[in-house]
Amino acid sequence: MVEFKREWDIFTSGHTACAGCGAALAIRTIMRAIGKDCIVVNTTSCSEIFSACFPRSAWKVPYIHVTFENGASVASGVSRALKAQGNNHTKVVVIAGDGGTADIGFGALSGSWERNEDILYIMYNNGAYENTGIQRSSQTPLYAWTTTSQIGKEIRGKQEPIKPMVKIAAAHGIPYAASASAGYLLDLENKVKKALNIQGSRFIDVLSPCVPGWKYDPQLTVEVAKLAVETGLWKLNEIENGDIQNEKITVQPNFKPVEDYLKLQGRFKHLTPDEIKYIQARVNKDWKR
Ligand SMILES: Cc1ncc(C[n+]2csc(CCOP(=O)(O)OP(=O)(O)O)c2C)c(N)n1
Ligand code: SF4
Repeated sequence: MVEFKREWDIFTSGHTACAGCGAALAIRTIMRAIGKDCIVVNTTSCSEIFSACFPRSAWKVPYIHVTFENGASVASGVSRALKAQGNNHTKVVVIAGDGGTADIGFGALSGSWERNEDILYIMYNNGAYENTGIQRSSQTPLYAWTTTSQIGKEIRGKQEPIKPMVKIAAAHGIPYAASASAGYLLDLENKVKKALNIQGSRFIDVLSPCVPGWKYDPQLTVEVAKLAVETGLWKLNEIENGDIQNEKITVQPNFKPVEDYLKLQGRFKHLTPDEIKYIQARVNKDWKR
């Protein structure tokens, strides 16, 4: 049992996230692993609204709120300014939602990867634009309901699968790309610590359940985040230096049926047995089972 010390908390209690927010849980763990020698760049999102509404702040480290789309650009500037001052120890960390990262901020992020900027970029992935009312993002799973992927006879929630951000990051050849989950906090902490000791661009995609967006009982956040991994729907992996062939799986799934994960969430409650079968078949194919 690891002893818990309050002074380790860099992202503190008193923020205004919903009860059971997976992003808040993940960010607290991430910041504990990073420690105080860092500058946080946080894009407009739930995390910014619940942690940094003037005059209050949940952050015990220097913090910059930036617009929705330019986390990677601002972080690039901060990182280079630190180097110009001869500071090679302060870590530059981006905390951003999936909308700000995989969609609207993607051009800036891809550019930062191509230049191998010295940044640790964390995307907490709640699978939608939650802050503005649960709109679909490229990270919304196949068939999930959102306010912009409605359920009808023809259109059955989101029609496209998730854009694979870890693979895309790895394809840029960056030193470290990984996927984590708010259900496996030790795995997340280990990945953050490993990433901190690597120079250049590092990216971690953290599955972070959202209570109103995914429509589940708030006490089930960790269970939902674990089931995503156990069913094989969410892979916990690491890819170093773009070497996709040698992808490392950090937690092996035990392949519980995907239905166990889907049935806990209202965003999937419209699914027919055939649609569930199709999702299961995709997982089986992905894992070559
Ligand atoms: C250019 C621009 N377009 C739209 C918005 C409105 N907006 C603010 S936060 C947000 C959603 C953020 O989604 P995401 O990055 O996934 O974070 P989450 O809210 O889910 O935590 C949107 C659309 C904005 N601030 N700037
Ligand atoms: S809407 Fe979702 S991501 Fe935003 S604070 Fe609530 S639980 Fe967290």
